[in-house]
Amino acid sequence: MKDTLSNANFPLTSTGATYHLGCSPGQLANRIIIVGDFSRARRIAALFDDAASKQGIFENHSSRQFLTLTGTFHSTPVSVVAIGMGFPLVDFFLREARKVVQGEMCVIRLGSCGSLDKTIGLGSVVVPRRSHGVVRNYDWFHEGTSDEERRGSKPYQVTRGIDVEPGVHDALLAELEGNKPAADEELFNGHPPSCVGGVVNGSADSFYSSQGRSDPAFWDENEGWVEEMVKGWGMQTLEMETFVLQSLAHSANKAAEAQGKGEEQRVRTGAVQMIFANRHTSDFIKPQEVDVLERWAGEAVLRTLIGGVELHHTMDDGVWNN
Ligand code: DUR
Repeated sequence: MKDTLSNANFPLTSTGATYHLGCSPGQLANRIIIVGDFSRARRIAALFDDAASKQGIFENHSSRQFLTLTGTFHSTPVSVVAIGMGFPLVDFFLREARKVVQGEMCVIRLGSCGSLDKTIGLGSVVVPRRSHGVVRNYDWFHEGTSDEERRGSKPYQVTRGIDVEPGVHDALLAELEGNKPAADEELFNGHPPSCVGGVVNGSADSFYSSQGRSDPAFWDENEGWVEEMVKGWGMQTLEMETFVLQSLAHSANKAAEAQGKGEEQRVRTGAVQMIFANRHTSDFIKPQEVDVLERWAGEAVLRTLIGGVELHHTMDDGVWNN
């Protein structure tokens, strides 16, 4: 970003672009899909109106690697943003998006996850109904912590769960159910992809330690942790973003309410998770299988954003500059 930034509390350029996301007011729609990587963002944006000609599609690749693509889907403005992975990236995204979007927002995370549930295998797409944070207890590993203190605490912690708004959950599930891909004998052992709602998710602060993956190169003390999450919290899927999105949206909504703008500034959230890893069998998904799930889920999320979730206060009639 070459422009000079002002305001150390919330750095902005002279055009109002935020420091990391790099979007100015008018460049981000009220309805947003967030994904982890560029190619997924581009494949979803290929479903936008006039995608082939790129007419009316705004694109911004920030120096901090956020890729924003804004266009319309069935004439309604939508954005897809590749934010990367993990808690801090969700925080950057939501705070900076809130800064430049006027009105209500609906933000859906579309990403991959690992499954802890034998009945939810590769080839499934799930809609969580609740998400917990799963975090490493850094103090437990601190060299100043005594063995006695370690016995009285745990190396990993699980937060209270946050429920997904039922209307968003149900709309996402209905769109997935209504457009299921057909079976293909080359993919998913010949079984058709399936979708499952009502799932309990954990969003972890690591792909490795707090998700119970063992790594002899690190002291992680996570043997049996997956089983504990299943027993203690009914955890079925693990990824790294949904909980933070929900928790921060709640904070945004509380702040808006306190300012008497609870309705106009409401942030609504949801998630769709594609099972890429089966933690029972250690199977990982094949690239051709990813394509099928991504197209199905991407379209379902876009349809939900424009039809399944109604927003009343938007910039839909505003313009953005290409
Ligand atoms: N992810 C996990 N765990 C898995 C599979 C997928 O965290 O087992 C998600 C979260 C993150 C990315 O965005 O995919 C890491 O590969």
